[in-house]
Amino acid sequence: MFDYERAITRTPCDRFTEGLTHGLLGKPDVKLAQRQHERYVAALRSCGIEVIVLPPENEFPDSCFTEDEVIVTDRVAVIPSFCRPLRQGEENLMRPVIEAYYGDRIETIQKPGTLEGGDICRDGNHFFVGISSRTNEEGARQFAEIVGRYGFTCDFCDIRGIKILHLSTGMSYIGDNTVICCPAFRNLPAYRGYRVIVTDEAEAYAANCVRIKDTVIMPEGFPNTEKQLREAGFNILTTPMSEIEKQDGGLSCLSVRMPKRI
Ligand code: CIR
Repeated sequence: MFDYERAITRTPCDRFTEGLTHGLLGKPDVKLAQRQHERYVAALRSCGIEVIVLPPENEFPDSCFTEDEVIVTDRVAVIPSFCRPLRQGEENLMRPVIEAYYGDRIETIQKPGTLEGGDICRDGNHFFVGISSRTNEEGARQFAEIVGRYGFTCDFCDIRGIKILHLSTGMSYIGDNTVICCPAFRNLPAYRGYRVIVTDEAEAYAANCVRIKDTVIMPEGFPNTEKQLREAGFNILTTPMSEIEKQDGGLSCLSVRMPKRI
């Protein structure tokens, strides 16, 4: 399932620091964020996939977080519904890009449903769907109904009691029946039957990573998690993410990864 064909990214814009953030890590250096984005793109390319880099979009300070703007599968793409006014409209930036690949196989989450791509994590024909401060029960229900028509199943993960942005902020499915997660997510009922690797509390940020073909790309500077993953048999590539993290973005948030055979 990690045999992706391409990824869609967007360069962080000059107004990057004006995006949504809890702000606890300080203000990012925009130039450095843009360089880190270039490194991220290079890391994806080194795994053997095509990477589309869309131009920076100053109207939307958070628009480099393309993962939130669409959910793609090998059968259908789903346009989400942002709840925070600052991000409403980003989905319209992504829609024409996606139409070029999916034509009319695009479905849309409707208000009062809200849902952001960061709350969706996929293992083959199965989705983990976060219900969070950004994705409400109605958005999750609509998503499950849509993808159910295309043969996918869903498990809802209610993370509203946990101080974390999105489901994917704290977990990733990395293949080989393995989930990596932060300590706060260790007991999610949806992990039944999976091998679960739990990061240290101090390395919770590294629970957000992406698997491309046979490599897991993870943020630089999390040695314990890197060791855990290597010992579990994964090939690892690291890339610097410090400035992206300051805007509450994880490594997966910077790309939409498109499967083959759509
Ligand atoms: C936001 O708060 O919406 C952005 N500053 C960060 C979005 C990160 N995206 C993600 O977790 N998928």
